Amino acid sequence: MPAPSRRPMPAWALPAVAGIASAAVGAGVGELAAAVIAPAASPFASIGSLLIDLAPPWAKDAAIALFGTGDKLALLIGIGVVLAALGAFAGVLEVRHPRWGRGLFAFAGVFGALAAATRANASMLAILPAALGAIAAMAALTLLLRLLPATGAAPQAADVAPAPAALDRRRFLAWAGGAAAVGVLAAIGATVLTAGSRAVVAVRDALRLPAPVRRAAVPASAELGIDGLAPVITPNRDFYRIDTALNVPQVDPADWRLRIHGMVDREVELTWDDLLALPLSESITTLACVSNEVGGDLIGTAVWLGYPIRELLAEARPSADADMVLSRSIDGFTASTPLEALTDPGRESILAVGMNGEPLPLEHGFPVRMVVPGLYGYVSATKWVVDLEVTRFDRDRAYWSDRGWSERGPVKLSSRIDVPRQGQTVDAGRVVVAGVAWHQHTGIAAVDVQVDDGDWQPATLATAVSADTWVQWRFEWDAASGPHTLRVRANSADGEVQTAEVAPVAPDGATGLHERRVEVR
Ligand SMILES: Nc1nc2c(c(=O)[nH]1)N[C@H]1C(S)=C(S)[C@@H](COP(=O)(O)O)O[C@H]1N2
Ligand SMILES: [Mo]
Repeated sequence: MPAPSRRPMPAWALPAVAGIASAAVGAGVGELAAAVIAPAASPFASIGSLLIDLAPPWAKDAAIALFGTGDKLALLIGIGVVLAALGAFAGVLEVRHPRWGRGLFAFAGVFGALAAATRANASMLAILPAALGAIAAMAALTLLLRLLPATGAAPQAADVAPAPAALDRRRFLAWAGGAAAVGVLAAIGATVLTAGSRAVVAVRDALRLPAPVRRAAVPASAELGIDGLAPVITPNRDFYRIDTALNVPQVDPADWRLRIHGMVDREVELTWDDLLALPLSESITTLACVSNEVGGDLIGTAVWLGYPIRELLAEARPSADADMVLSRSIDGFTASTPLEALTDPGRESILAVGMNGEPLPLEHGFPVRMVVPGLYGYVSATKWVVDLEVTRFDRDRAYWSDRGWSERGPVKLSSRIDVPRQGQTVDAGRVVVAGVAWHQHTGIAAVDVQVDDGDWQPATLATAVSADTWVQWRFEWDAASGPHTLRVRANSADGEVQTAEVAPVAPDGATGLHERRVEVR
């Protein structure tokens, strides 16, 4: 039997493998160390959230457009890929210039430590996980490169039977594989440990919220019940999620405090028990993201249980020259909300504790978030909120205002076609076209539909829950065979007609008309 012919391996291949395996060891050790000593200082999560903080608005748009709400997983995978590449490079470098490869790992460690130390609420221990990870990677690289099989005609001691290169190589690969496996196991261990410490999930599961003093009802005529049309109330599991938090903050209600301070006569501090002892009401509000493209799905409606922020502000008594409230999340995110949107007796701006009949899901802000009708989430809907600072727009800036987004974000009039789907083929004759339209806190007066370049024709509106929610609409179309384009346009209760002018999501929300192409046979 002929021996299998082997193509010679390039000289950098095995050092690169050593580097990647060492990077895996470092990453795993770093994550495990974080899980044990400082869960918030996970090097991966810290670097990820640093990148999110540094990302310009176009990068945020692109990430959301490409990956939707899977943008965070994509980011973590991206960091992993970069780390592997860095590891490969470090391995090759270390062979050519001893110490340089290890220096690269040290540099990565310093970067991770800095990222962790600059996160909101970083503890003194924050730099440790990345430092330990870097040390582990350097040690692994040193050891693995020692096992590197001699290349070419390396001199062998005459009295030692020359070990076949293949054997050496197999031994090296076994060690490299073992090292990589140690890294992966450590990372898995870290995940298990942090999942196990998610005691907050158990606290939430055991929680019973008080009954509302005022219930909100969805009129039966608000729901058209058309297949494929977004339901009036969005189930929690389908509710879009947008935030800068790579790890969902774990806030135990027992530790939760809200401080209202700044330009006020009297500081107010509220505990979870204080909040639950207040009369809580239900309100139905549609929340929308400023990054929602025309026709996009970064919008949803829920029945929120909460307490009006105006009542708390009334206790704090803002000074006359204040015009903004900077709300802050436990993870450092901030939003700038016009003071008048929070003090307005006609607007249900609340501290919410419940969402669709249950405590807020962790990723939607447990235990307490803000909900303000009429404003995009980035300037109003702070999740895991712990601090309200009464201030002025010319004095303080919020998280996204520092990153190219407008400091104020009233929701723009918009509408969407849900049925039929893009590119769907339908039978000629009567076709039901349906969707939703919204202009929170103003309300929708009418919706029009246009087929190809024909006249705008009125759609039928379902009953709106209120001006603070989206409203469903339907249109009966007598469809003739051929390809067609359907277009929708909403009319606001204040007389505004939805503009066809196309604007991107940055800096203050997209405009334009949603359209769908369908094939009629
Ligand atoms: N703590 C925190 N709250 C936040 C954000 C965030 O990044 N961090 N994002 C805001 C944005 S941009 C939006 S659109 C809404 C989304 O809320 P949801 O994830 O519950 O749908 O939350 C807002 N509240
Ligand atoms: Mo958003």
